[in-house]
Amino acid sequence: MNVKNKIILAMDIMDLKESINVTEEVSNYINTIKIGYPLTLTAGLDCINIFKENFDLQVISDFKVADIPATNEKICQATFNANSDAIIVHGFTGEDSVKACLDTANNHGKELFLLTEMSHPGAKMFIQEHANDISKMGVKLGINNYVAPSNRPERLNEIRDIIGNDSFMISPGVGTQGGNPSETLKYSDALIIGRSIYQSSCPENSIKSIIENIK
Ligand code: OMP
Repeated sequence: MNVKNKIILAMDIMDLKESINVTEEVSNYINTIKIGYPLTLTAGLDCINIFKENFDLQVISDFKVADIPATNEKICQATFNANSDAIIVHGFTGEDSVKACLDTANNHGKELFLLTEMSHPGAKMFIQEHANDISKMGVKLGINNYVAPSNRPERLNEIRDIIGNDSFMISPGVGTQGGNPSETLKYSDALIIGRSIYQSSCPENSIKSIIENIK
């Protein structure tokens, strides 16, 4: 198992310098970083290039895009123009909104991750009921990459059945939100991990101990 491909660092520290310091500590153990609103609204979209150039990492932009098609297209364009390798898009907005993102990703030669179901408790109120249909829509649209919750392995199993073994699934909710790394990797291709690493007093030790457990 190439563990370097198994952990995606969720970098939600709201300070560019600190986020660079933490990334430096763990960059030998990862090849992809996920950034989102907390960091880009603080440090600007340019931080995408900073991570790519300084650490040779792939960047997934977690903007959970969820607007009308015309606006979604603009959000994706701005993200890919800023050099992001991939973008996370919500599925609940429906086929036309998702397709606008997918077309933009394809036009830029970049990747789209479809968020099927979320990991927080409130996801049970509305989104969970529709997660299987969101996944089926992704398959119908020809989407290859999915995000699904690590802390609900039974849901990962169902979503994996729908998207098939050739699709790529990444899972947040590991550690702080209760998800177990090894259990998650029975269904998912990679773990998205944030606070368990970046809030640790020694991020390198934390990522190393997670890697030990998934070997
Ligand atoms: P930690 O809980 O700190 O490990 O971070 C999890 C990361 O995954 C954060 O960046 C969340 O915004 C993100 N996330 C979830 O926690 N749950 C989801 O359902 C989806 C995401 C996501 O799309 O990445």
